[in-house]
Amino acid sequence: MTKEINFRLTKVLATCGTVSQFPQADPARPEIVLTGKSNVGKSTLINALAGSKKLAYTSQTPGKTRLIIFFEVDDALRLVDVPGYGYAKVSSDARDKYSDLTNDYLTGDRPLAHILLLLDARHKPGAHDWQLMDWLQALGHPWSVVLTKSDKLSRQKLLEQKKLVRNLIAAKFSLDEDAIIVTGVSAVKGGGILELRQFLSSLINARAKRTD
Ligand SMILES: Nc1nc2c(ncn2[C@@H]2O[C@H](COP(=O)(O)OP(=O)(O)OP(=O)(O)O)[C@@H](O)[C@H]2O)c(=O)[nH]1
Ligand SMILES: [Mg+2]
Repeated sequence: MTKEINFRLTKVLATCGTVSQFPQADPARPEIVLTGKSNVGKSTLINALAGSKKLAYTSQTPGKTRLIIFFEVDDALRLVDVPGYGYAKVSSDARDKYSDLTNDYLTGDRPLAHILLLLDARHKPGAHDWQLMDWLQALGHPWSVVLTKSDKLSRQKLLEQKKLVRNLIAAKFSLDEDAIIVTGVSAVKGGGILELRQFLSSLINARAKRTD
């Protein structure tokens, strides 16, 4: 049966600085990761999905979220906010304990349903974004792109940017363009938030059907 997921029922489950603080993995609560460059809008997007202004801590100063924060949504899924820089396995110079933590999370035995890679709608993917995409491809995790801060662009420009990002990723990984999902959101104006909730709900429901 398809379950309607109520994103307003989102609460903080755990704030983790070490692997031992991760909540016990629960296959009935698949995990959706939000990652991307610092300041791209991960925490703001979690708040927008949840319809709450103060669930996830947001900041004007990049790099504020240095912990992995698990949010539980309607007893149905978990949103996981991971620090978005210094991807340990791919950039040896950028190693720090936070990226090690992200690495431990992504390579650990978690019920990982999907990764949302957030990119600023105004910019092309940067070196770190490509490193992360390489890494996700290597790990074999399903992922897609969310263009954030879409309110900073016209509708037309947003469409063009979606197409550009899809083209770039398809070319880099020799993928079919149709296989690359790129959505746009504005946490400020609310654009794309309903669609993203629906996308995540359908992922979770499809997963539940497979494991029935
Ligand atoms: N205009 C606009 N600004 C946004 C949007 N989303 C986030 N921002 C702003 O971008 C800044 C960074 O947002 P955060 O949500 O803290 O970013 P983050 O990715 O969690 O950052 P770190 O935790 O530091 O990695 C804040 O000033 C937000 O208000 C959006 O959709 N539109
Ligand atoms: Mg944050």
